[in-house]
Amino acid sequence: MQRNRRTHRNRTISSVGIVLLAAAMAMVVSCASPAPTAPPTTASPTSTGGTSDITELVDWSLPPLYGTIDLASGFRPDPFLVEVTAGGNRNLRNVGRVGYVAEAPDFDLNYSSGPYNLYIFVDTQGADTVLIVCDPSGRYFYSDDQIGTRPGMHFSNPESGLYDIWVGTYGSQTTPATLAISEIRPSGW
Ligand SMILES: [Ca+2]
Repeated sequence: MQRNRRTHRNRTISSVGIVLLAAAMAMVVSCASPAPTAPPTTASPTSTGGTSDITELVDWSLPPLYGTIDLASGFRPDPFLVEVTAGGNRNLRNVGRVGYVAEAPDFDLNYSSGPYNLYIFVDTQGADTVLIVCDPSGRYFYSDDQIGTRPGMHFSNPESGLYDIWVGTYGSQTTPATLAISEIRPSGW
C-alpha cells in the first residue's frame, strides 16, 4: 500500500514496484517501516551506524513547508522547480550522515509514474546542500554531492505515490535553493 494522507498510519511495504536506484546516486539512511520483502536490485536499506532513526529527526506527515504538487509522467514544463530555503535545526549526524534539515518536509510530490526515470535534485548559488527523500514505500534516501556539491537522486522505474522531500544544507546555515523534479537526465549528472 502506498502512503498518502489518509492511510499514513498504514506503512505496509509493497512487494512490487520497488524503486531502483542508480548505483551510488543515493544511499538509504534508514527506514520507518519493516524492511521490504524483496530488496531493490541496486540498493538495499542499510544501517548507517547513527544513534537515532531518521524518523526521530524528521516527520514526513507534517505539512510540507513549500507546498505539494501532483505531477504525472510527461509533465511540462520539465524540470518542475520550487524555490525553498534549505536547511533547518535537525542534525543528520544523529543518523550517521552530514547535514541539516527541517523537521517538516520542504516539498511533497504526488507522482504518477510512466516510462521515464525520475530525477530529484537541487540547484544553488554555490551553497553546499544535501537531500533526503522518503519514497512511496516509506524508505529514506540521502544524497550529498551528485553534481559538484549539489545533491541529486535518480529513481529508475519509479513508483507512483508520495515522495516527501527535504532540502538540507551541509553546514548549519540555511541557504536559498531550487528544488528540481525532472524526467530528463540533468546536465553534469
Ligand atoms: Ca552537498
